Amino acid sequence: MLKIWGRANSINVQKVLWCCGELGLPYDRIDAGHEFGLTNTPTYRALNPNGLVPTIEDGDFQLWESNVIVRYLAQQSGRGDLYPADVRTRFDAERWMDWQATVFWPALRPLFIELVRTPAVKRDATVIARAESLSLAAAQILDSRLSDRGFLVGDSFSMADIPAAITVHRWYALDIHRPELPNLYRWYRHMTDRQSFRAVVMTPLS
Ligand SMILES: N[C@@H](CCC(=O)N[C@@H](CS)C(=O)NCC(=O)O)C(=O)O
Repeated sequence: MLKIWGRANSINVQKVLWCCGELGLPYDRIDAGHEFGLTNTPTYRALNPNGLVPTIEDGDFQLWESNVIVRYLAQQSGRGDLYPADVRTRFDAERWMDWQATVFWPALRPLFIELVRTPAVKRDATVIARAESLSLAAAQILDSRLSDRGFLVGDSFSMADIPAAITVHRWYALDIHRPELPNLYRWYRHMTDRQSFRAVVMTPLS
């Protein structure tokens, strides 16, 4: 059975768990990272030299980097909707996944660290203001993208929606000023209708 290393409250682990949920793929998850430790042990470092979560073991094959794991699982499933069969649609999906990892989450992460992980008296207003502005800019890009479509790429739910929707969930969950972004909200509500999203992602932030 697929083995997933990583705590269930990690945004990056949640991508993998949600993907497994969409595929109906059984897995064995082992708590690791943050309060669970384990990621600095030689055994774990041999699996993932970064000491980060998630890592998967699929038989004798090991993989880390959450978005790559999502791509791997989607491709292995043979589901041409989740891992778009059409090459241009697939690279469109890859693009939005890379954008989540390199633009959207780096913009939002400092806000999450400040507002969820940092006691109020120790919060840095400058960091918060900058992260609010950068993450809003990223959310606006998504809103514009979703103005004429129901999903990020193609005509149906695909792997592209997973990293972006998980990040948007955190953006909506934080106590910040948010202008209305109707296209983004409509798409997000669509994601929250998915049972596997609700089971894995809609948990308290910590
Ligand atoms: N680019 C990596 C980033 C992995 C990452 O930063 N994971 C965080 C959790 S979201 C982590 O391991 N933090 C340290 C910890 O939990 O101990 C990925 O997408 O998998």
